[in-house]
Amino acid sequence: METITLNVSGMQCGGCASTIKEKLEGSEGVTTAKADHKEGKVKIDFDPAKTNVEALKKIIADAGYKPE
Ligand SMILES: [Cu+2]
Repeated sequence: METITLNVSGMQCGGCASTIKEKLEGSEGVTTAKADHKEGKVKIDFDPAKTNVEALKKIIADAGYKPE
C-alpha cells in the first residue's frame, strides 16, 4: 500500500471534496481518499499493483478539478 498527497485546485466547498473522495474510492485499487477543499489537498491510500498516480490524477481531472 502506498500513500500520496496531491495538490488539487478547483475545490470550492465540502461538496467538491466529497465528489473527489467518492470518485477515487469507487475506483480500482484505492482504499481510502481524503479531500480537503480548504487546503486544496487530496490524500490517497492505494495499491500500486492495481493503480498508479497518473490514473488517480486522471480520475480527479475527469471529475472537473486540477491535480498538480
Ligand atoms: Cu463544491
